[in-house]
Amino acid sequence: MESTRSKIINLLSTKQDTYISGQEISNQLNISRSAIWKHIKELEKAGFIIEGIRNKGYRIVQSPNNVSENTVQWGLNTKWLGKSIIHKESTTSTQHLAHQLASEDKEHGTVVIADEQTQGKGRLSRDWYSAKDKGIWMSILLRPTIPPYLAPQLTLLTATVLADVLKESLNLVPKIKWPNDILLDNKKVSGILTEMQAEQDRIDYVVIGIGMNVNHEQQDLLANIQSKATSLKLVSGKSIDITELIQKILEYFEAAYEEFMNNGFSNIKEKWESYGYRLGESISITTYHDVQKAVLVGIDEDGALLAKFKDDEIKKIYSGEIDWFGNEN
Ligand code: BTX
Repeated sequence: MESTRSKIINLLSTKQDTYISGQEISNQLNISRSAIWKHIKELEKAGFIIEGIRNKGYRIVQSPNNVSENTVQWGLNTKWLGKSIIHKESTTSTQHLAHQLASEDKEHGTVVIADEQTQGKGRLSRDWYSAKDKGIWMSILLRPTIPPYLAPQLTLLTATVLADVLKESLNLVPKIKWPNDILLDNKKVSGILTEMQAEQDRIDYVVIGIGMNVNHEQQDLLANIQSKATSLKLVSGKSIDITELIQKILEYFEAAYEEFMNNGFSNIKEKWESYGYRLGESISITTYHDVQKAVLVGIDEDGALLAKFKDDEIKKIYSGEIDWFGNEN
């Protein structure tokens, strides 16, 4: 259920340049004028600057620029995702915390967010650099009723969600490099790490980690990734409100997840391929066993990469890295 504070923010956000009278808020939300006043005071404590003028009403002058449980939740238009949010100024990894919460039976849709991670992790025990206050470092706890072998589809779903948000909310031109990199201008702006606890035929829970470089300047990216990483600010030239971006991601995620659970993977596959990086091009595929040359065809219904090898045989690749000859990616 949406909280009263969320509803007040939503109402005030619909008309940012005009005032909404206390009476109108009172009528719409069915609460007293003094209750509204108390909520407004709480919002101000959380960093909102709200102008209140006698006989005119209220208007939001500025939303808080810090991320917190409250600022993400107020104004968040979701039904179940992010109803429970745990925010930390600093933590080792939001993945660690989400696993711990999962083992304590925390509910489906719980979200963990940190301003900074000291041991952020990527796939295969790689590091994920998570500079303080610069990006989105977030894990989503899910308890999906799908068989474990379909879990990789959730990574691909998440990639399409992030690409949609960047395209539709920020007018950027994202690409998805299989399986989990979001690229802007050929550089990595975001990565996804999906981890799962499962029995043979049943998922106990999945934690989807999302890392996104948002307001980094060039010097905020560590030297060893500067040539292959970027941030939304570096690409768009603008600072971006991290709280609003988190809200958008959660709203898009919930809608995509519901569509996936109701209708399966085929729409996501189509969307993923519309963002697919270098589809149709010759790539090298590094797996545990070897490195082979192939043409990138797309993804299969089960989320595997489809690649065409020199004998024209199309094979499915479930894990590995793809690269381009003569390119360091
Ligand atoms: P990945 O294994 O595909 O990418 C890791 C590689 O990406 C590193 O080896 C490095 O080369 C490069 N890299 C590291 N940090 C960054 C960065 N900030 N921007 C661009 N490139 C970088 C991708 O793994 C999965 C990342 C998931 C991160 C989230 S953050 C929230 C959650 N908590 C956590 O510890 N991990 C996830």
